[in-house]
Amino acid sequence: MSDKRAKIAIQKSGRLTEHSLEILTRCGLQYSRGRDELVCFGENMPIDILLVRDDDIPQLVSEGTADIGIVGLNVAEEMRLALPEPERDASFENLGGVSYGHCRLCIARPADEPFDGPQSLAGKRIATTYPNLLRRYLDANDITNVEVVKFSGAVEIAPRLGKADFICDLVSSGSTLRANQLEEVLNVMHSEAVMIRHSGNQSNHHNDWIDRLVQRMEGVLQVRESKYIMLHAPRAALPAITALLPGSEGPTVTPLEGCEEKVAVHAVCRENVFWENLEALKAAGASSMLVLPVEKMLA
Ligand code: PRT
Ligand code: ZN
Repeated sequence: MSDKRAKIAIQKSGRLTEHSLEILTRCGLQYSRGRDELVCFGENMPIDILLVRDDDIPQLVSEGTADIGIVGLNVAEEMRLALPEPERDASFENLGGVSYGHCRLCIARPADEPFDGPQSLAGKRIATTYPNLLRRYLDANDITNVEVVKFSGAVEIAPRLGKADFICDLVSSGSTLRANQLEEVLNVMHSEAVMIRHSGNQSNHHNDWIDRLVQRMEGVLQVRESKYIMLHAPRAALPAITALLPGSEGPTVTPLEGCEEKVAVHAVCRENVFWENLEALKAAGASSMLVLPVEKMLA
């Protein structure tokens, strides 16, 4: 593998893998999978995809082995907090969420564990795979004397094993908690997959390719939410109708042949357009409404 090629690290096999490969494909990256299944070689851009455990992604990006990575904010922040304070900000830059992998890090209790607000945790044992995120939360809320019990997986069985009084774990649907007779009591943080970028100041000849890829990703994410809307509007209702277009800056207004009192309105809405939006537009006088998906967008 040549050093001249930029590298992006994503999860090899797990919840984020399919979406991460899909977003790269939508950025126009064509790739073939290497024989060892650890690297995908970019065929039309000098960018390769490293397929790794999600826990390794922050480290690979902070040391510069990968230029960018896609990983859960929970994993990225846990690793960052494990560093000595002066090194934290220099480790990597968080370029923001990529709209998948949503979950929350929660504290949950067994039914027989009394709970009456955050101070009920004082003096208790909490099992988690995210000791640094939990510690930060406890410190920020002045909850003292907590024993954080580090688990490397299956945290939800800790109370039954007698190893902890509470657990702190990721939750999406909540069915794992319910199956283990646990009840969510506090929300420690929201998480989603984020794009992180190496923040070392090395003169990096593949930075241009990474800049392009990041810009395309932003375009892909914007397009997901965006819609193109076309409608007819009475001239008199134009200000009211424009105000109802979700996330649109200045629509294009054109005359309608043979119809003095109405105009055609076209606009890119940077937020999804729901039935409720269309109903409100109709009530304001709009008619012949069409909502189309947006294929590509470059600001
Ligand atoms: O092998 P590797 O180390 O790469 O994968 P992994 O097993 O560590 O990670 P993986 O694939 O399970 O999750 C990757 C990322 O997805 C996490 O770091 C989170 O950012 C995000 N994510 C989103 C989740 C969940 N939702 C989630 N529900 N990660 C884990 N869970 C767990 C949850 O803790 C519970 O045990 O999935 C189970 C089902 O959750 P419920 O609430 O729907 O029952
Ligand atoms: Zn992992």
